[in-house]
Amino acid sequence: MNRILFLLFTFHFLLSFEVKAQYPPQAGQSGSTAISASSALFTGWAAHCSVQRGFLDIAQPSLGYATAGDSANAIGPADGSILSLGDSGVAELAFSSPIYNGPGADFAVFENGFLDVSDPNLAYLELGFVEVSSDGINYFRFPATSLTQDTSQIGNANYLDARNINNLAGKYIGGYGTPFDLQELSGITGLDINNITYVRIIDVIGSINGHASYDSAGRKINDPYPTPFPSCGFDLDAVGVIHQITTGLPSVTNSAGISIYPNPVTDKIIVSSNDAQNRIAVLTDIQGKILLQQTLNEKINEIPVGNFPAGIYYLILKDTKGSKWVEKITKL
Ligand SMILES: [Ca+2]
Ligand SMILES: [Ca+2]
Ligand SMILES: [Ca+2]
Repeated sequence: MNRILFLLFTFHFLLSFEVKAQYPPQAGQSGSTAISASSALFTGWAAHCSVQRGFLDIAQPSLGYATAGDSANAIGPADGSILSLGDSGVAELAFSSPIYNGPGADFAVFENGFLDVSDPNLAYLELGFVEVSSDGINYFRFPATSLTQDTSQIGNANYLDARNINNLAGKYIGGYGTPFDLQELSGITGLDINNITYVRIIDVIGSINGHASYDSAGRKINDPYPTPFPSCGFDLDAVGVIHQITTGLPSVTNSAGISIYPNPVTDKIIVSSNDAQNRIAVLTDIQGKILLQQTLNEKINEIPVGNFPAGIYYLILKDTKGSKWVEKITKL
């Protein structure tokens, strides 16, 4: 092959590759990666959810926020009951023990999309970004892709093709989880993919004219917009866990062997260390308001939290040398 022909051939190949770059199809189609809610792969489900609702329509804040469902609808097995996030709303999920990176998918997110009756490759889908954290402070996003066109706004009468969507929750219809593989986030400083304690879902707004949400390559993600009704935006049904550490690992380890557990907690937080050194424990709410302060000087110390409402708290430990640990605690 002469050089010009070779270049032409290569160019043609690149072009056709770009057009054909596609991802697994909708649930029920050959090659789909959707996981049924009843799959034996699931060993656990989200145990706690806190939510920051988004607007009914981010372009018209005066309309107020999404209201359908509540946090309880996002915990436990996928059952079709949902928590609506609204435009750019955020749900933060915690688990009875951490998620680790096993072979293949490690967890899956369930939304309540539904098929187009005339084409099983198309469905009404509302999408969400997925982020994970191993310290409750720093979150890292799965690199999302949307190859859906971005010239004509997808509205409430329009359907999406799952083959154009990757690493976005809501890719699959209700009853089928969209899988996420922690291996894709390996090598990131500040993230331990074998000790994931929080998963965040962030609604994709879907507008292509202002207030756009972008995929990892900077493309506008086109999904139903506007959706100014109570169940607007991403509708979170459940997060199912495939690879969960069942023994419960201490969430903080260090030279003093400090462990803070369990997390999430219902009754009391245990702080253990191998040196029984004097430390101060301070519990604050998510805004930093101090709720409780206690001196720790045993190898095993108990901090009673049974009377506090369910939610997210911070436990700060300070030693006499000025070292400080901060642990995000979920109270159930
Ligand atoms: Ca994995
Ligand atoms: Ca949307
Ligand atoms: Ca549910």
